[in-house]
Amino acid sequence: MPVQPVEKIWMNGSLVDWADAKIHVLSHALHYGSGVFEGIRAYETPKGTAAFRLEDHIGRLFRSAHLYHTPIPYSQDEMAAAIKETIRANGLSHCYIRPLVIRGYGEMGVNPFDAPVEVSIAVWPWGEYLGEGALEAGVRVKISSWKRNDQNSLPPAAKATGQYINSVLAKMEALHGGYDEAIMLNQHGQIADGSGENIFVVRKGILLTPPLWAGCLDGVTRDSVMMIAQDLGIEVREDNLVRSDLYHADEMFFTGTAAEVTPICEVDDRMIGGGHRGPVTKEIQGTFLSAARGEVERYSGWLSYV
Ligand code: PPE
Repeated sequence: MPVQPVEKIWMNGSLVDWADAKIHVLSHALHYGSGVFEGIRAYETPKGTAAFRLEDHIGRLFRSAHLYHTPIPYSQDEMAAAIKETIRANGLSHCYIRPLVIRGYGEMGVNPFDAPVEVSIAVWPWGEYLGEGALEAGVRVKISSWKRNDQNSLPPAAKATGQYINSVLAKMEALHGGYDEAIMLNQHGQIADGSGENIFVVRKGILLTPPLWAGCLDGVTRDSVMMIAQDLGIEVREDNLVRSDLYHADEMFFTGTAAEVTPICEVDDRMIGGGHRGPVTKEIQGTFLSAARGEVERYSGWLSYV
């Protein structure tokens, strides 16, 4: 999806013009994938622009950095303030937010320890991640022949840039096959997640999602949806799923910051439920989007006003 340029990007402590937010070609992260990042959305609410679960996303950024021995030279509060400052500087009422922490330029070779840590925050308006109309019409997905990164190779619990080359393989395969998105299995053949989304199945009124140890990212949207479902009186279970659990699902959907709650209408050329957004998906999706837009008092604690 093309990025729509805005005015400013925050780089290492100050706002620079969009076109000047550059790094050297010998930056360590470009060669070895030694970066960690986040994806956050800010929504327009009746009380102004608010970032959704900002502290939780920043917390995960710091956990990812910890796993990769990457010292972030700012506190979590300073990162939150910088994110808000960047949104304000660009005058955006709603946007996608991409904080990025990389090992920068100065040293070559796999050893990252002496490469400087560089931090940036970019924001831009981003529409429906899996295509215009996907939130209503749903998407067609394919189970990938590529397995999700293993826990002992590239731990899926971290959101590191280099790990995403695994998702890139799966995404390309799905697109080449004429599908919208890929679902990845772990090394044991259990469902992990999408190339950039967590996955949920509705079967006989129960909401099922793979546990974190299946190899999915600890999604903030996943957590929000589990809470919303419980509040709606829907039973939620974290359990391992195999591919036939998907083929026999009554409803299915992806969750993610970018994807929000996107219905899945087809898996491996098998129609799911009626082939359109099911009633449970619709209710959860509606509540999630209302919460993010500041319309549900119960979830007001999820919003950080900019
Ligand atoms: N699994 C993966 C592999 C993943 O990348 C994401 C987020 C999720 C699950 C959902 O996590 P959360 O956003 O906390 O609910 N993917 C981000 C990056 C997408 C991209 O193309 O870049 C996102 O949605 O921001």
